[in-house]
Amino acid sequence: MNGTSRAAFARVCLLFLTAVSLFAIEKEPLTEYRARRERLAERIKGNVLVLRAAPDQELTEYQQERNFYYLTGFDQPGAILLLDAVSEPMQEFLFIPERKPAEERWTGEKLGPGPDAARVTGFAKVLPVSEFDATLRKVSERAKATYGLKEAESDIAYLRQTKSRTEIALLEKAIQITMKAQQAAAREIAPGAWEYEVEAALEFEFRHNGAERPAFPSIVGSGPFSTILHYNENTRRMESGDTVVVDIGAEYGGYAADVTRTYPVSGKFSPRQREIYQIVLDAQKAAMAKVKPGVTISEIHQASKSYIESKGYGKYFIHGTSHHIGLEVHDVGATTRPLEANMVITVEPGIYIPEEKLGVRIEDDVLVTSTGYRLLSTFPKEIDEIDALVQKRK
Ligand SMILES: [Mn+2]
Repeated sequence: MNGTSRAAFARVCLLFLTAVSLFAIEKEPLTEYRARRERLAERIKGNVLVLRAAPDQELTEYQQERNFYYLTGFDQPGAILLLDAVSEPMQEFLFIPERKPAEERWTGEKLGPGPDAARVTGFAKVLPVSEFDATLRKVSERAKATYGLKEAESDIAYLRQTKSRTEIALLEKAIQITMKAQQAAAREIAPGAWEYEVEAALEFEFRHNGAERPAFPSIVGSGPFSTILHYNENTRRMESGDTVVVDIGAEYGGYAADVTRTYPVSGKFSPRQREIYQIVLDAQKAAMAKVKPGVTISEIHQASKSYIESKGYGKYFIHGTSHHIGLEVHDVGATTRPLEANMVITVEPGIYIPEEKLGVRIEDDVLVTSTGYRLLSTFPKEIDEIDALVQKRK
């Protein structure tokens, strides 16, 4: 091996190591992010867009601003995306901070501007942040306006509502992990066990299976707390005779799952609990049957709502039936927009009767297809299956 090829080899190794250490979470191919920027430029033609990465905060796990991540796949602080949608074809620049070797003793290695950064990010031009002002002045000369996140947010949200094949793959992984966590939760549920023990068991599965974090605070609500929608203290000791609502979602590759099951603490639903559970389950099935392109979330809600009303429990169903999921658990975009193939939504009716300390919610994630939907969270939910899951307790 001669000197030149040795240097080239070392460079390839360094690039490989850099890529691995900088992007520990699973990402989509760089061409995906580029295609999104092109679609966005098409929507904001004639304007210039400036998007900034989330700032770094000490002692806080860094999380990139979601729109910035959606468009760049870049998960370091201090970066700026400049999209010039005046030029044809559009021009794009990523500005990132210069490396500060002294700080990297604390922060670990960061990516600096230059040709390696261009390869790792898929941007033709990765420049130092110090060149941002001058570049912006130049590209905005011919622009109608310079947009920030505020002006472009609804256009980005529109794009975010339909998922690419690779986004769906990440969502499916998040959901698979969440199903493992539901199983772990069921096995931990027992009379005398604490809600936080269930939380610990399920969140262990998240991280153990490569999820970054819970996508939202895990809800383990038993007895009276099964009727509180966003209860997440998880500090009650469960009693035989309670139902317990476990509403959880892993975040994987930035994407959020959201799956709820309701379990009997004793390992067997009482006749009254079975009655309510079956109504919620049938309401969910009625709502799911509606899911297909062209239908609105409000029409899906109407299906589960009218079913629950027909059984006399309308006033105990106090929330909506569906929301989009994606980079956020309550994902962005107009909720009035009719469904299209490759959108991913939840279907989650519930009945909450505080005077009986009885709450039941069942939530699944479905992918809208050209003809209907595909259930992504294929976790058991029939009454006997749920009983059996709790009976497999440790
Ligand atoms: Mn939900």
